[in-house]
Amino acid sequence: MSEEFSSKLKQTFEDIRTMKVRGAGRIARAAVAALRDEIFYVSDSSPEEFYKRMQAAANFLKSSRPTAVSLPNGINTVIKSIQKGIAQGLDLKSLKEYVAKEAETFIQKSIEAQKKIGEIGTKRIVNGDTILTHCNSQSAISVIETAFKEGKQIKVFVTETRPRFQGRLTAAYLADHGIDVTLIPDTAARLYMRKIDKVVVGADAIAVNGAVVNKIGTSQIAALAFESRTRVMVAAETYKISPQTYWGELIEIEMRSPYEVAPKSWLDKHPRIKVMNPAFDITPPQYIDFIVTEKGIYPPQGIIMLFKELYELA
Ligand code: RI2
Repeated sequence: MSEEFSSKLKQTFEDIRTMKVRGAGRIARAAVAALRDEIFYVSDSSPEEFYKRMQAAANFLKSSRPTAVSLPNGINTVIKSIQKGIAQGLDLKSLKEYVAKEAETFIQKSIEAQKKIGEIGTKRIVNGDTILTHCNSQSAISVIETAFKEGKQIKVFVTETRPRFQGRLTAAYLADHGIDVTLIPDTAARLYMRKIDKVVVGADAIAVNGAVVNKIGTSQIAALAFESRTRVMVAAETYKISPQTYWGELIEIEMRSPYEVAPKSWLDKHPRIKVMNPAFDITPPQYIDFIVTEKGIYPPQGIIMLFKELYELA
């Protein structure tokens, strides 16, 4: 099946699957960029044939990782633009140009949304705040970096984020940009929570009831924050809201290789040990104070209103 796709598209699929490209916003942009380039790779006789080929490429890319809703949401904007162009009666050449433009618009809007989240989120960061962040979220970093650039004296605690240690990426980025950073084991979160004024994390998906799917460990941190009355901010673009949750569907949690948790050589020596390696967990809305999007700040309970507005269901 995948033989019909360009090697570039297959490489993007592989990069997302193996997490060479990772982070919910980044994988959405990478997939949309791959589809944009595929437009001029596929040779077809009619707009309908082109649609069929692009739909197959879209489904292939969607299957690279299951949880981050930004991925199908980004890909669907491309597919919808093909449907729209066909409905308008565009010839193949104009259709391809139109779809390429729409794909580029999604990419630009995604980058702008992350910047805007920084500008909005920083309003909730005050001078002297100590922030805790988990994993490596560009949107959460945007809030932290904007606050720092505005001259706020902040300190940031970053959890390692086992088993893949994406916290190191965040710690290195923030330290390289002059921010006071302390890297801690995930298991030290409770010990240090008393020093934390705000938890700032990203999201891979948001359910319409305001529950947030983010890197494994996020819900533990949010529960600890709740226990110590520390505020929890989620920074996420609106394309991370999951439409399927409106119809009662659940968000699939990606299970990754056991060898990310323990080396194969060790597990081979202990064949009776089972390993579970979920990539994400779900933080219930009651543990989240507010969600910062490019459209503004919402309490988790307000996400349903935002969703209805975005999808014109109100
Ligand atoms: P941005 C990442 O997932 C992390 O869970 C992070 O919090 C989230 O995506 C959002 O990242 P993974 O790809 O879109 O590392 O804010 O599994 O960059």
